[in-house]
Amino acid sequence: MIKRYENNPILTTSDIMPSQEGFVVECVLNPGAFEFEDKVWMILRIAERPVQKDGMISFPIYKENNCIEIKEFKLNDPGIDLSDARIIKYKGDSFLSTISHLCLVCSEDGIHFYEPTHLPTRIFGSGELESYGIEDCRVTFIDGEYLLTYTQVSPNGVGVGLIRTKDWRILKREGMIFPPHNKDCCIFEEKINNQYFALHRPSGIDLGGNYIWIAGSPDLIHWGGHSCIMKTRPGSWDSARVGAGAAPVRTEYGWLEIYHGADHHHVYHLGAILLDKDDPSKVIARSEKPLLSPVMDYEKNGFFGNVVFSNGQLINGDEITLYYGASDKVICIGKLSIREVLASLQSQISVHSGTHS
Ligand code: MAN
Repeated sequence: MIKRYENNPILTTSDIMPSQEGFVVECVLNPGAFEFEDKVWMILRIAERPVQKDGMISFPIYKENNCIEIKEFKLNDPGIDLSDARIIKYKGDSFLSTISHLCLVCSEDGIHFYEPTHLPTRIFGSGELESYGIEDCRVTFIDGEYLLTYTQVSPNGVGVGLIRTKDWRILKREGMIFPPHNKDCCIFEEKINNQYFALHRPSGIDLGGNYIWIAGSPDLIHWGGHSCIMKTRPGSWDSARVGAGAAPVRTEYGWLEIYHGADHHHVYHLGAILLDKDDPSKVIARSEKPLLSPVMDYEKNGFFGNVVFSNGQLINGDEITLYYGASDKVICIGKLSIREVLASLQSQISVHSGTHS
């Protein structure tokens, strides 16, 4: 149901300059998307690490004053576990194999993107809640302001940070709005019943799981009224984790949200849910089958293979242009029709509204 752009991927690691000498860009992934100055923009996640030396593995972390420390281990050290490309486990401690920052790129046609020179383009983690970097930024435009919700990573855990900006020159860092463990947060682009709403994804440890929750706020800073709206489905493509993508789209049937779901083999797919127009904590319908699954070589093989993941989209009438990360390595475009997605959910929508089609 999602049509891939024929020249995917549209951005790869060689298109982006490392943020400093001695670093290599390993992944360009999971972009947020928005419009500004009559252009299309993406805010990319850039994952970097130092040029690797033979027999060693090294990775950076931010220290106080945002200085960078390079840690390194011998590859043949028996204490090291590198079974997941994203994580380095060493004698009970966990580190990320790369550190991520955010990078702005813009485009006249929504396909060819470049890093502009007329404003600052790089946003780095800052302070003790972001010492392992910042990731996977969603951008919401509301009340003349852009809201950036992104993943903050540090030894304290993984949480959600908020940055506000009107002009992409002055950024106001509001700090952590959802504490660990939490990620995949998007804020709705309209208030409902005079409240802001956000989807977010805490992770239960002993009880619960990786489920989508909703919260409300009067001021974007204080969030409450939490409820768990969507769980994983045993035996399905979204059996292990689910998480929201970009801000939901308002349609005549309710709020349409493209979300990611992963199974126990860490294969990531995209699907859709429809939330009630007036009470978005009610899920009206949910894709039985994925809308997009990793099939192409660039989706199956990369830094962490078999992943399609989206947190950025633009709407033009009936069409959603989805910007998505493939195999945690490159960025692609897919297009989908809102009408077609709603039609695929139609039987569940009819049941909810009590009508029979
Ligand atoms: C998981 C993956 C990684 C990410 C970390 C921290 O391990 O999603 O890509 O870097 O969490 O968010």
